[in-house]
Amino acid sequence: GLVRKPANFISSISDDRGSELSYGGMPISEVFAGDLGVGGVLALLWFRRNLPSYAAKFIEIVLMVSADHGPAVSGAHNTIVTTRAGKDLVSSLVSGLLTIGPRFGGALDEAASMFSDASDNGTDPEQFVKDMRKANKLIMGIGHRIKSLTNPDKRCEIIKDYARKNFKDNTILEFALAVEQVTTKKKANLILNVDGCIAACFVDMLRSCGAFTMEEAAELVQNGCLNGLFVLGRSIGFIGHHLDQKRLKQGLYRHPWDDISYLNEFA
Ligand code: Q5B
Repeated sequence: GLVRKPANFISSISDDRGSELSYGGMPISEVFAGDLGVGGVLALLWFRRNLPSYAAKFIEIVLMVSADHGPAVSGAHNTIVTTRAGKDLVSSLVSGLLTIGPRFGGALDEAASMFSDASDNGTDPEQFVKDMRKANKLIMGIGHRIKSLTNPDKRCEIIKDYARKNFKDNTILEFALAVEQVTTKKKANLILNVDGCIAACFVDMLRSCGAFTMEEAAELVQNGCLNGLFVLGRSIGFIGHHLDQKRLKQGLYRHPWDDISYLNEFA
């Protein structure tokens, strides 16, 4: 009889072999008939689920609020400098993306696990802050260079409002906000930042939307989907900065000497 050759490759998110492309098992025509939008497509390809429309809309809100935060942030700066050195779109985009990490834009996964572990263990928020300080660890998702209690981040307000109005449960968000109450007593800029706010609300959405078990929700976070949201969203802005610099015909960037402290004395 026929012997089936073992496959070298397995894949479970999309299929282009039949008459119609499918995403997460759903034919592309149904994706459009059901008006799933970018959020729904992301959910099919990243989570292999057709999420309720409020959850798909939340994904789109996350992409919209993380799309850009001006030319001064690390990633946009790198993209602009790279573009001005004459590089192409992909190189400029990648140069910006490579700055995304634990301090800039890449704190979501760890924020999600810190807040959910502590909340699930019934840790008191004040104790959580003390434990983190004792362990000499920064709380991921807390703190911002320019946003503070006196200069609140509208993006966080938009996310919190949507989560409170639409999700069945907001336990992790409320825990993160209780942590913010403690940290902002120390310093006004130790707010629940955009990374932390998205992370906490996303865990609440994954856990309460009915599409995932608690274990599945935890595995998605462990696999890095939350930082993926920031990477995807901010790529919109980085590409925008690249095109903007080209449009403005900006030449090679050289940092001014008077903005560098040269510490060149012999020891
Ligand atoms: N302290 C964000 O720091 C920043 C603390 C803390 C406990 C904390 C810092 C941090 C965690 C990582 C995180 C995402 C680097 C940020 C983003 C996207 C963005 C960016 C944009 C966009 C800011 C001064 C004092 C020290 C520290 C204490 C600071 N953070 N304690 N837990 N998390 N956060 N990243 O202002 O006693 O004086 O020694 O790493 O969530 O990236 O717009 O710019 O959309 O593009 O430089 O919004 O908070 O302050 O590091 O000098 O610390 O505060 O221990 O205490 P700063 P530092 P002390 S959102």
